[in-house]
Formats: sequence, C-alpha cells, structure tokens
Amino acid sequence: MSQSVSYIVDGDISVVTVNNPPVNALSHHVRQGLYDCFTAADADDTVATILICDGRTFIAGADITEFGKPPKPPHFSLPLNAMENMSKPVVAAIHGTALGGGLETALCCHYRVAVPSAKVGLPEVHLGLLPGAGGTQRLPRLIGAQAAVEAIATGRHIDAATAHAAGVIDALVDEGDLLEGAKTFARKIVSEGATLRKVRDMKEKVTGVDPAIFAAARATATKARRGFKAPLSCIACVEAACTLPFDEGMAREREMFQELHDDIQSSAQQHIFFAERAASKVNDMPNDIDLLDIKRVGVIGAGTMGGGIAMNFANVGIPVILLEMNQELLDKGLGVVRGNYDRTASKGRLSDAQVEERMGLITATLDYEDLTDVDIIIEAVYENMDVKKEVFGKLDEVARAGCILATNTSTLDVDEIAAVTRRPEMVIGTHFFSPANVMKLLEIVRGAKTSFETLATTLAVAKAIKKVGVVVGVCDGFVGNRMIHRYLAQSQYLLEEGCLPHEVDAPIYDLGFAMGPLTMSDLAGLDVGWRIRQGKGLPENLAVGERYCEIGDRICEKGRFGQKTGAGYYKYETGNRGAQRDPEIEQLVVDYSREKGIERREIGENEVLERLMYSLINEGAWILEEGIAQRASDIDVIYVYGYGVPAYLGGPMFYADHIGLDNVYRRVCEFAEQDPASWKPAPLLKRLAESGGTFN
Ligand code: T1G
Repeated sequence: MSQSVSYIVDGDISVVTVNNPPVNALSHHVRQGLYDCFTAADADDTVATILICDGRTFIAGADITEFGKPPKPPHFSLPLNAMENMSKPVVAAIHGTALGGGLETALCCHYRVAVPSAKVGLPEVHLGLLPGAGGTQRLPRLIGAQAAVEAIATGRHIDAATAHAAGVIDALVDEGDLLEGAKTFARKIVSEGATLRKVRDMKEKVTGVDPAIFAAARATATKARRGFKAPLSCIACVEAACTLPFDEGMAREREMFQELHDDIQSSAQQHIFFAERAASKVNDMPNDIDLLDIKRVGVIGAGTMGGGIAMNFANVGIPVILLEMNQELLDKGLGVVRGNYDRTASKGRLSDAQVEERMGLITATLDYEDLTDVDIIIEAVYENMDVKKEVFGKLDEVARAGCILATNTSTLDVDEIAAVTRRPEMVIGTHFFSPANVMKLLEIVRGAKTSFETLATTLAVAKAIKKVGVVVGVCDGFVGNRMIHRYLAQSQYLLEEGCLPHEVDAPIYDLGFAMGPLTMSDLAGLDVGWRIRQGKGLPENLAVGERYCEIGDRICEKGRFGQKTGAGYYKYETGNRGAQRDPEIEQLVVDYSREKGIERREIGENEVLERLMYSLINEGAWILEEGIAQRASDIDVIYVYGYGVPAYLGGPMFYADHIGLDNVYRRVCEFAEQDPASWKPAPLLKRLAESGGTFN
C-alpha cells in the first residue's frame, strides 16, 4: 500500500485515509493507494467504507505539479471507478476544501457528508482546465445543468450548507467529529437498506434540458471572461452531459480536457497559480519570524484610496479608525464607503445587516490621539513628500511602540519617509491599487531598514484582507508603475510617429488586456501624471538626450483629463464608459507631429504590440537585475492582479518566455538603434537571450 493512503477495519466499518500534505492532492501515489485500499475494503466483511483525509483539508484536487509532464499511472478513472463500483456503500467525509479532483472523487462515492465549515467546488477553470475526472458529467446529474454550468464555468467554491441544500452533500455532521459523524451516517443508511447510489446513473436532471441554458452561459462567459478558452469548454462538457450517454460524455470530457491541458493558456494560468503562492515568500527571510498581532487598524485619509483600504479590514471583521483633517472630508469619505456597500447590497451580495456591521467596524475621527493603541497605521494622504513626512512625524509621536507605520504611496521614496521617524524598521510601503477594496494586488515596499517582523506581518495582513501581497524594493514607481511608465511613454511615441489613439490601443486589447494604454490613462485620469510631470518641471527640465512627447500635456491643457471629464484621448458619453474616437484629438496628434517636424508613417499592429509589450519586459529585466523584484513570476503576479493582464497570458515575463527571449532581445536592440534615448536593452535580457535561458 502507498505511504499516502491507509486502510483500517474499525469494527463493521472500514476507513480509507489519505495523508498527502499540504492539501492531500491526488498525486500518482495517492491514486494508486486509493485503488489498492478500496480493492481491499471491497473484499473485507465490513458493511460500509469511509473515505476521509488527515490534515487541514479533504482532497483539494489533482496534483497540479504533475501537469505539463508525461502522465504518471494510474489514471484517475482506476481508483474512482473502483470506489463507484464497490459492493458496499462508500461515504466521503469532507472537511476543509473538496476541490477539483477531490470533489470528483467524492462524487464517485455513494454518499457525502461534511462539517459545516467545509467547501466544495470545481475550480479547474482558474487553471485554464476543466474537471477532467468526471466532474462535468456527474455534477449536473446531482444538481442540474443550470447550477452545474454556473459552478464549473466560474470555479466558485460552494459552502457546505449550500452544497447540502443543492444535494451535493447528503448530511452535515458536527464540526470536529467528522469520522464519528460519518460512521454514524453510514450505519444509519445501511440499517435503512441503503442503495449503492451511483451518480453516473442519475439521469433525471440531465434529461430534456433547455439548450438555452448553454447559450446564455456562453454569452455570459464570453463577456465576463473575454479570451479565456476554459469556461467555454466547461460549458460544452456540461452540455454533453445533457445530450450524450454517460460514457460518451466522459470521452468528450477527456478529449476537451486534453485540448486545454496542451494549450499555452493553461500553462500560463498554472504559472500564475504557483507564482501567486511564491510571491508570499521572501528569499532572505528566516522561517521563524514571529508575526505581530494585528487586531486594530488605523487609516489616515478618507479619500478614494483611504476609504477603500478601510473597507478591506472591515470586510474581514477587523476594526478600523479612519482619520481625516476635517469633518467635511470625513463625512464625504464615509459617504463614499457606505455608497460602495449599498451598491454591493443592491446586487444581493451583502445583506443590510452586513452593511451595518461593516460600517460599525469603521470609527471616524479627527484626532490622532485615537490612534494610540492600534497595531498598524496605513497612511493614504495626498501624494506629496512634505505632506507625507508631516503625517509620519505625527504618527511616530502618537502610535504605540511596536505599531507598524505603512504608507500607500505609489511613487515616493519609502526610505525618505521612514527617516522622519524613530522607528524606520517599522515603516513599510503598502501600495494598494484603485479601487482599493476591489483590486487584489498589494505591492509591499520593503525599505532599507524594514524589519523581518514588519515585512512578515504585512504579508500576513495582505493574506488576511484577501490581497495578493508582492514584496518589492524601493525605487521610483516600484515595480508596477516603473514598468508602466516605459509602456505609456511608448504609447506617446507611437502617437507622434504615426498612430492614432485607437491604433495604439487595439493590438493590446486584442492580445487580451482589459484595455489599451490610452484608454487606461483616460480611466486613471490624465491629470495625475500631468501634475507629476509638471512637478518635475517637464519638459523644460528634460535630461540631455531624453525623449519627451507633449501630446498628453496638450490634451490636459484643454481640461481633458479622461473619463472623469468626459474627454481625454477619447470622448465619453455621460453614463457610458465606452471610449469613442474623437476627431479633435486625432487632428491634435497629426498637427503635433507636423509642428515637431516628425514625418508620420504607417505603423503595423505587430510593431505597436512589440513596442508596448517589450517596453514592459525590458524594464522588468532591469528591475530583476537591480533586485527590486525577487523573481520574474512576482512581476507577472503584479501585472495580472494590478494592471488588467489576463491570467491566460501569464504576465509580461511569462509572455516573453513564450515568445522567446532571443526574439524579444533582437527586437529591443532594433528599437534601441532607432531610438537609443528610450530603449536601453537590459543586460539580464541579453544574457538570457544569448544563453537560451528564460525569466521563469
Ligand atoms: N496540487 C499541488 N499543490 C497544491 C495544490 C494542488 N492541487 N493545491 C495547493 N497546493 C500547494 C500550494 O502550491 C502551496 O504550496 C500549498 O499547497 C498550500 O496552498 C482532474 C484537473 C486548497 C484552497 O485548483 O485553491 O483537480 O507554496 O498556499 O491558501 O479535474 O491551495 O506551500 O509550496 O494555496 O490554504 C483543482 C488549488 C486542481 C485547488 C488551500 N484544484 N488549491 O489554500 O494554501 S486541477 C484546485 C487551492 C484538478 C481534475 C483537475 C488552495 C487551497 P507551497 P495555499 P491555502
């Protein structure tokens, strides 16, 4: 018997236990162990068999580390069919998360019981895959096509109570006494003459299903998950469950699973799965760092960012003290927060009681003295160094010893801010992305003196408020904004050389980004960057040889700041976020080139795409070279969770590896020849390109 699966006879019940830390993944040795144990259990004289797992969770899926490699026997079907064809009832006892192949395993058992805290789901779609061990054929037979399509195409985790109501779970048992609860359940059904209920034989819910369900699901998926292949394949498989006999449906599932498995999209999404987990690891941090206790939080500034940041903590039950300079700003900020909650409640995603509970966790104040016993304070005031230094000076006075002082700056020097305090080791950057209560990314900026306790605690805080924390070093714009600066500069140069705004944006949008650089600038607000450039005295203070395009400035001088003013690079109708071409701006661009003596030329989509993507990649390579990011996959996580890059592209660095670094480097060198001021090929890119290496 394999080490990771054990089998015992406990009186009249046999128990098969999986123990494969950390999440009991269905690794090849687990699959073999399950087959061996269930074969043995079928031969013994017990009346029923329980399948249960040790550790923190039931089987959380197939072993993702086995994907992309030659498959190791046995296939899932061997142990799963053995379970389904047992001559006695098999009861799956679920705790933690029964996900993917884990739920598919449970669906091959005749009954399922769970503790109330358990969750089930088929999240393969998030890995660019579909449930490949019968989930697309068995789940609709249990809960119906509509519910199954929704569950599988979204990959959502379903709580135990909902799963019980839907018929996936047959009984909820006491928390903390799962095995006894499962045994009691098994004895009860045996005494009631239990049948060997095979989900595969349940036809009622997959017969006479309205095909409109699938058409509607495809329309939803195409809109909500533009460019992702997996959701559409998931829907097609559930449709097959409703139109084909079980075994033919299983064959269809296997075929479509293999197609997705062999597609670059799935490799990219698996890359992001592991990259997200790797991002929480700090290379030089010892494993035994004690985390500081974070029970109460302070937020300085109730503006758009401050309000959103406060909501993150209230959303997970952590009380927040929200401080503003005056009552008017405080009331306005709280009004925005309540407005956000009311909108969520109006969509049925929060109850009124939950809205009041969360608002109740946010205490408003004008007095710094109210911050004397909080555990972390996050400053989110106006992006100006003098203002930030003044605030940190005050915080250093009032905050208790051991309180972390964090700044939400998106560009300023965290070390310079830390230097105005007597506790630079407790100072760190926590760069949230707007809207802060929605965007998952948190750039955690490690200062020169930031302690491991502060860093480790801030990473834990990120996880607690359901953010993806990525540790970066101090430099202008950190990782995300530093790279986007090069990307946006290229978008300007493409305009003055020959493109119109929609010609710059379209190739990036077609690649899969949520929007192109100029539409993104209109959304973020053109005035933000304009004020920063004015603050730096540009273009007058331009360094020698540095390239500068004034098209963005010219548009701002017209009071066009983007969506918020109804016009920027594009024009926007009131209430409609759709960008419309604007002949006035297109003329401005053409006139600007003429004024600067630039002969406009036809620029192909491919060149546009390469210049925008390679500007990100090349700057990413510089950032890795300087150690501002620990690993290339961190940059990919930053761009997927913070800058609208779809996970199926894997992020800019994964994309570069896919294109081939020799190709990227060759083009970057060609661009550098044409425009040495803007392109400095990164030494790391050169080395990897010449050695046939990859970033990831
Ligand atoms: N395979 C291999 N390793 C896994 C894994 C898996 N399925 N799930 C997690 N890990 C590792 C993870 O990399 C990390 O490692 C550690 O476990 C803890 O994870 C045929 C095709 C279960 C909800 O998609 O969603 O089944 O970083 O940090 O926050 O149809 O992990 O410590 O070295 O995330 O408590 C479908 C994926 C697979 C579930 C726990 N299943 N996992 O969250 O811990 S495809 C999934 C999760 C499939 C079949 C198909 C979460 C979790 P390390 P963690 P967590």
